[in-house]
Amino acid sequence: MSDVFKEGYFTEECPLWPGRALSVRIQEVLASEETEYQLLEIFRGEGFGKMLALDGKIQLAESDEFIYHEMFAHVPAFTHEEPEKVLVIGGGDGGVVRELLKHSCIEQIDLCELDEEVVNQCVRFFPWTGKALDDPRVELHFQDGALFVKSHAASYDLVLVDGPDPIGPGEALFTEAFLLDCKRALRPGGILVSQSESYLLHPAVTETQCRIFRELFAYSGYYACSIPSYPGGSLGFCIGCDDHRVDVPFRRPIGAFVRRLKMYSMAVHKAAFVLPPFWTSRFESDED
Ligand code: SPD
Repeated sequence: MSDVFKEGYFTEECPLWPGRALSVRIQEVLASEETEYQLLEIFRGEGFGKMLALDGKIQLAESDEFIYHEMFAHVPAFTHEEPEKVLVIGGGDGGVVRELLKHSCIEQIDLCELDEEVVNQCVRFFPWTGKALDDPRVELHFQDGALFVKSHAASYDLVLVDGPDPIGPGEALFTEAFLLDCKRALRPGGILVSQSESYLLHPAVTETQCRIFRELFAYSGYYACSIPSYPGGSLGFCIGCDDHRVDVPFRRPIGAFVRRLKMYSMAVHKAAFVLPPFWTSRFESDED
């Protein structure tokens, strides 16, 4: 029997994908604290650089956070004609905000994060994402995103739900009632996007999310990307809009913007929506 789960490894397990685990050898523990809401751990993981885990679930790794954050932010931002006002729910590490700030048309970003300590520790240990939260276009709200969104109807061009996994408190961010409130927070032409797990590792969760987005929006889709530091190595996002397709960007990065991107391009945007038949066939009977 291999001793892969020996001491010195961070091991993520989850009831959403029972019987499996992702282990990373810890090189250095940088922080470990019980905040008011969750267990927050920051460590250096071999091959991944600095990593953040909340309640035992990996949230970001220095080596590949750009994949998650660029795809999460730029797919909706380039699908919108000219987003000005944006709401991010969760995302206290600042990674999504850092990417959104690259769009000069975006004038205001409200970030609603429940746990202020996530922001404090990310500013300290992940300045390359956390620093974005100091930008004058960003306003921080430390409160429950589900309550915040209810009181901001017809306010935003983009709403991004950068939630944890749908277990415990994170479950609320995957419900139809919450996503409907997010839709109501959109201005005409607005776009909603939500972390919707991996269609490979959590097919039931992703399918339910896709069906909710199909119910709520005239146009919707799910796009996936490979992220080695998450269990299963992949993650995806549901996106919805009432005005136009979501798999083809309205604008594209040009000039200096292109040089500030490592993951996103117009071709990657379109390709991320192309999924294999074993997945798309789940929705075939809906088309009739
Ligand atoms: N299972 C991992 C889900 C990741 C959710 N959020 C990551 C936050 C990065 N800003």
